[in-house]
Amino acid sequence: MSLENPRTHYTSQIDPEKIGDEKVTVCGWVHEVRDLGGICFLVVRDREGRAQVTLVKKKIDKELFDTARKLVRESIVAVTGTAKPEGKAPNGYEIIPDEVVLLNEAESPLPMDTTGKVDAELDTRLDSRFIDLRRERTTAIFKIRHEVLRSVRNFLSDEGFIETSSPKVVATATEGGTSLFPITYFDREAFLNQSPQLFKQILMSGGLDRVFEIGPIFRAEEHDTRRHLNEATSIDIEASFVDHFEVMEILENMIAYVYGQVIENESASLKNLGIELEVPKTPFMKIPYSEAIDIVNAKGEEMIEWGGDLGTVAEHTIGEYVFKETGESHYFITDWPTEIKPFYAMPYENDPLISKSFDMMHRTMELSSGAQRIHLHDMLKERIESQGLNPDGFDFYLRAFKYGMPPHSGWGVGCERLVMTMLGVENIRDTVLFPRDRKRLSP
Ligand code: AMO
Repeated sequence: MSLENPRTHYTSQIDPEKIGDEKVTVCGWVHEVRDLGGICFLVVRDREGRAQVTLVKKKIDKELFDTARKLVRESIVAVTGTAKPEGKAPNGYEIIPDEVVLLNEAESPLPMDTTGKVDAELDTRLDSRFIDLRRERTTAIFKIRHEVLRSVRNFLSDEGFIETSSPKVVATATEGGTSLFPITYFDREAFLNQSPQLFKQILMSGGLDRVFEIGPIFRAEEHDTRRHLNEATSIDIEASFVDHFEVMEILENMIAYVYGQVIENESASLKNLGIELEVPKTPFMKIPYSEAIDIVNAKGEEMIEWGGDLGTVAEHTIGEYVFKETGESHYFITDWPTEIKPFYAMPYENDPLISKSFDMMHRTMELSSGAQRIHLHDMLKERIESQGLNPDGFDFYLRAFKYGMPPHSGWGVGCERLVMTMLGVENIRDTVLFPRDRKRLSP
């Protein structure tokens, strides 16, 4: 089935010099109607921009003029006509219409302004996300998010990674038992998965060698902050026969590639957001954990003993230090104490108190964690037990380590944090269409 007035162009694709008198049809939303009596300007908006439709009363059919004049904002229209150069109009042209078809009238008043002239609170925007998406700023963020995910897929595929999907309904915790959402699975208790961690390791060992997944992770953390979601999107990799240094290199190269692709392919969206993006320089600075705490302690704002975790203040201190030293925002903290990393992180052979693990940081927050993993069955079982977990619950996972498990490494990056830090967005909720947080379950 096709509509009676099929779209011929997005508003950004019309160049009157090239198309001459050829008829064009743009389809979209009524952004604005300016009725000046003898002349009426109708601005139609689509995903790619805006087109000005100019109706001069004396020169066109009365019914057509009246239809345009009475259009309610955000109604859906298809406009067919001829494009003429017009320096003052958006995209440098105006459409002289033969036909304006009202496809669906919007109610009035609107739940919120779409022109960007009136600033709405985040909560109001999220309640009416369908309409918030029509603001240029919001559209720009989600086009960039698309470009981030597209280029991640591109990069990892080119690096020989195979895209996989793992179950989200699971029986076991992976990242510690406190932050799981329990669900009822027929007559059993199950959980929403916190991370594809265990599955990506099994998949990789199953002969796929290098795997990646982009999918939801669920964290039942109570905190209500600007950088935590209860449902986030994680970009995960797992690779055989490589150590933590090699996957760190893949990660920094991926970040640089993604920035480059966004600059190349989403320049209009960046301009809309008023952002001049630069590709981060690789390799990123690597600071071992013990040096990182020295940097924090030297500042004297807080004292961290060896073995303690790094909080937000500490992360900021180290981020500022790196920025001063290198002029860059991205860096790694490596060689974390084994005890504060998950059970699957591989300890150094010559110093088992330290693990072959890392976090990749942006000046403002953690973007990723990863490690070389334990690939030896007995050592892994012992680490599970020493973290107070019951190995029986991990039977499906541990079995895979008995029958040919290569040495391997991997990492997970939060997609929203990647977009957020790239664009300097204040609140992570702005980078998810329908965020799930402590208070928000709908829409
Ligand atoms: P981790 O728990 O550090 O590691 O998560 C990896 C990355 O996912 C993002 N992230 C979140 N983003 C928003 N809201 C949240 N609540 C949230 N939780 C995590 C962050 C974080 O750096 N299995 C390991 C990864 C690995 O070793 O491969 C893991 O899940 O950007």
